[in-house]
Amino acid sequence: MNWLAVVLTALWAMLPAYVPNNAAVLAGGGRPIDGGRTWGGKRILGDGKTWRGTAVGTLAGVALAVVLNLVAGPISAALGVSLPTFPPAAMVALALGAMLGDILASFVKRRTGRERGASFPLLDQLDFVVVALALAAVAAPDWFAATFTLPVLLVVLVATPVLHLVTNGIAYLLGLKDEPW
Ligand code: CTP
Ligand code: MG
Ligand code: K
Repeated sequence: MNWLAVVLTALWAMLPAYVPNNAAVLAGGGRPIDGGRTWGGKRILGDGKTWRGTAVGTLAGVALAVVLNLVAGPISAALGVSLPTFPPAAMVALALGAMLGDILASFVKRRTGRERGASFPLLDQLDFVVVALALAAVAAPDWFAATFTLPVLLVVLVATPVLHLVTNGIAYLLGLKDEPW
């Protein structure tokens, strides 16, 4: 695979994990997952992790994967790169894994005394990728091994923090998000 194919494959395969966080920002609100409960005097997760945001985020990631499957053929032909399609298990694993990674990060932030919205460099940018990839590796092992070769994984780990900071920066400038991280 040439470098362009590696980059395109990495971004394409991760799209169903990138979109859930942004969809959750747009959909957020309503009942927090932790129901307001605390542990050790601090919120378990905080008001920033809601049922609605999590459900809409996960559905958005799965819906995007369905659309990508429909257009993978023509786009692959146009680009001269064989882009992967997503089996159902991979769709759910990437989208739900992204949301779970973000929730896990909030749990860690609250335990380390960080208030809702506080930044935690690198954890903020990679939490969702790590859990999305881990779930995909378990739920769709053959697909995962064929798609995420070592060069593709390296591109994902380098490009994701950059993309995450850029999209959150744009959401902040548009007034959709309270902090630029
Ligand atoms: N959001 C949500 N449900 C989720 C994730 C995000 O409703 N599972 C919404 C919330 O409105 C949240 C916003 O998206 O405030 C921004 O998400 P994020 O930056 O992840 O949350 P924070 O508010 O910064 O909270 P935390 O410090 O716990 O990350
Ligand atoms: Mg935040
Ligand atoms: K976050």
